[in-house]
Amino acid sequence: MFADIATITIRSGNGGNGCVSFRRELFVPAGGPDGGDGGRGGDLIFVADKNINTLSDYRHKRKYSAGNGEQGRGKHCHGKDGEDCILKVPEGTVVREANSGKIIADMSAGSEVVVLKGGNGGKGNQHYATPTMQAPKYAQPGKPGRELEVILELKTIADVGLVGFPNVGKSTFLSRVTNAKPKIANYHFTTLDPNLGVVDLSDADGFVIADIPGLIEGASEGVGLGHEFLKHIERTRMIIHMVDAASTEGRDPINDINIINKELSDYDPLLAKKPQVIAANKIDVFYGDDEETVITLLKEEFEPKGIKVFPISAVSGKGVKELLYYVRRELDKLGNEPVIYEQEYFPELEYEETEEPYSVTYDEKEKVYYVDGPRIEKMLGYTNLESEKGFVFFQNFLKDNGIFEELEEMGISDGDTVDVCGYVFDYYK
Ligand SMILES: Nc1nc2c(ncn2[C@@H]2O[C@H](COP(=O)(O)OP(=O)(O)OP(=O)(O)O)[C@@H](O)[C@H]2O)c(=O)[nH]1
Ligand SMILES: [Mg+2]
Repeated sequence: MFADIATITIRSGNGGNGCVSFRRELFVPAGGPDGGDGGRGGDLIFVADKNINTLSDYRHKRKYSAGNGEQGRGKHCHGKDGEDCILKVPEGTVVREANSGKIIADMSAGSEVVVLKGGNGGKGNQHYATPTMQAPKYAQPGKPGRELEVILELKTIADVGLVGFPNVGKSTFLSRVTNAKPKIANYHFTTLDPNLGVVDLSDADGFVIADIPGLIEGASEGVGLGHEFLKHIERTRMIIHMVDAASTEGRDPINDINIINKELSDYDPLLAKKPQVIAANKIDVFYGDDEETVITLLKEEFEPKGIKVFPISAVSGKGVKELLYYVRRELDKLGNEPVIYEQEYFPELEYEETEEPYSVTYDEKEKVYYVDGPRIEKMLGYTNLESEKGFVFFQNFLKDNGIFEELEEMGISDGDTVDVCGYVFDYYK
């Protein structure tokens, strides 16, 4: 098992600008406005594709942009829409916002997700003709595309995660019950990278087990090797918790299990809630009645909590079959639903927040209402306040955008001063 990761920058296309144009006709000195709209910017779309197995392409090329919309043209010509950028990723790829690590999309079988919408094209000046303004020189600019840095992460999916302290026999178990050939040795951290193995049962469906490096106290905070690999367990449906029941290294099995479970819940409370079964390993080294005593203690401690205990020997194979068939039955009960991550980061909402069209504030000391914002600046850029028409347009803009309403809510009264992006007026209703 491996985690395949790539960080890329994605961008949706800019909307094309609307066009300012007037009809030119023979013998007609000044025709009406005929500026077409700008084209829409292309979307940035992720598609899960089962023919793709790795993210390696995304580690080589790191920037992906959709096409920009073209400008509108005269004679009502609509600008061409920008081309979508479609990124094919392996099924199960999780797309996260790079700074927060929050999930934008979990690409499961056959899914297609528009992660960044292209900017809308601007409206051409043909839309701005009014009875009082027959020759509008204004066309709407296209909306910019969005840019985002995202982390793509592909976690190989296993049904069952195998966890436990180092040296308890996880890899030995994996090599016994699956086709995998992991390294086995009598020292800690023999396993450095996760291994996957497929369990073949003669009379039932097989399943996939992931053996991960041993966990120790503090793993959830990065102690040992475990932290990097805990995420691999996130998507498994069940956990086999392996413990050295015979205390070959002098530790107490109950205490071991509690320590690991605390690390799981510290890392992610959902991990600790996954169904678990205890594999009490190394029973071949018990002498006399020790086995019975230890297994009884483990059962008394964990079975009331719904965690079954199976005494096994990964070396001799004793008890292994019972454990595997129990796991198979539990998986059947859980159903075959893969664990799908919920969306936590919504690019559209993020942009709405940062693109507040205007703000209205009141300065009590100066007794001035301030109206500011990029959209208002833009409007002032194309409006001639000296002309009567321009001033009417300006007033309508403030009205249509709810700014007067907001001023009134704030308690403005006739004669008060309003500062709109540097233009100062007295307010009269
Ligand atoms: N007696 C006995 N020894 C076992 C059993 N299972 C594993 N061992 C031994 O325990 C040691 C560690 O086994 P591994 O399978 O490498 O343990 P691990 O949990 O994968 O260890 P890490 O990869 O370091 O986390 C080896 O020497 C194995 O032979 C068992 O059931 N009985
Ligand atoms: Mg191992």
